[in-house]
Amino acid sequence: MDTLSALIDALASGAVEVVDLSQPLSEATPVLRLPPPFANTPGWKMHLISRYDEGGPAWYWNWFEGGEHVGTHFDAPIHWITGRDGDDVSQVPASRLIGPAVVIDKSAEAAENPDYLLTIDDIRAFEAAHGPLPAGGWLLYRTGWDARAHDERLFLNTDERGPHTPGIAVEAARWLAEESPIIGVGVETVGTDAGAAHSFTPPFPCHAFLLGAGKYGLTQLTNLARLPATGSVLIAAPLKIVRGSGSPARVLALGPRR
Ligand code: 23J
Ligand code: MN
Repeated sequence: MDTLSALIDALASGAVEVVDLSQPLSEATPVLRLPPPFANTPGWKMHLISRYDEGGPAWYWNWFEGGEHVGTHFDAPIHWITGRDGDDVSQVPASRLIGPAVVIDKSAEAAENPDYLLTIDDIRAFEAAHGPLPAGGWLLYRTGWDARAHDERLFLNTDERGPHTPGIAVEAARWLAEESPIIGVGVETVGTDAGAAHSFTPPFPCHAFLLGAGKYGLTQLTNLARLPATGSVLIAAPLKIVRGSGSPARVLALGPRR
């Protein structure tokens, strides 16, 4: 049997499950809050056009406004100054929107320390147990932060010193961008960088190194706990926004029945 027929059968039987890694997108979706003097993104907003009424007796539809970087979303290389000559979100090759994924689970560490940073040693330990990171694939970083996404205060976890959310250490971000075979990093938090990453050298290293290397980010993911450490397939579907720096995205994974 050919590969696609086998996949069709596996989907029909449930041997392969479709896992939705996307958070719901609504006016309640938490958004990044940068400190002054930086400009901030608006959140998501829906406006009614008509709903089975005089404006449209048989149809319901809305229009929306919102930032490119709201909710579960995709960061394109052009989002960061280091990737300014790279692809905008409409130019990212479709073949790079589907690929193998691995999940590194640091939810226990992040529960202990909300500023937890994934290290190169963590990645090496994962590789020793599960094999190398996948070429052309995604590193999905589980922190348990998806459980907070219904509440912006819990999700951003900000005190007088700034936001406290887990992320990736500077040297690990550099290694993932420059040495590893992955093409993107996906996280459960509001951005791919840690809450404290404005104070790192360089600031926002995940954005700076990954996007500068022509790689991608995915944020505000959920259901990573439903995926195995290795062997799932990620599908990221950002809108094809011409000149867009990113886009809200539906992110799915194909994984084994569990
Ligand atoms: C702009 C500046 C800093 C950050 C971000 C955007 C994001 O997290 C984003 O959504 O790309 S940290
Ligand atoms: Mn973003």
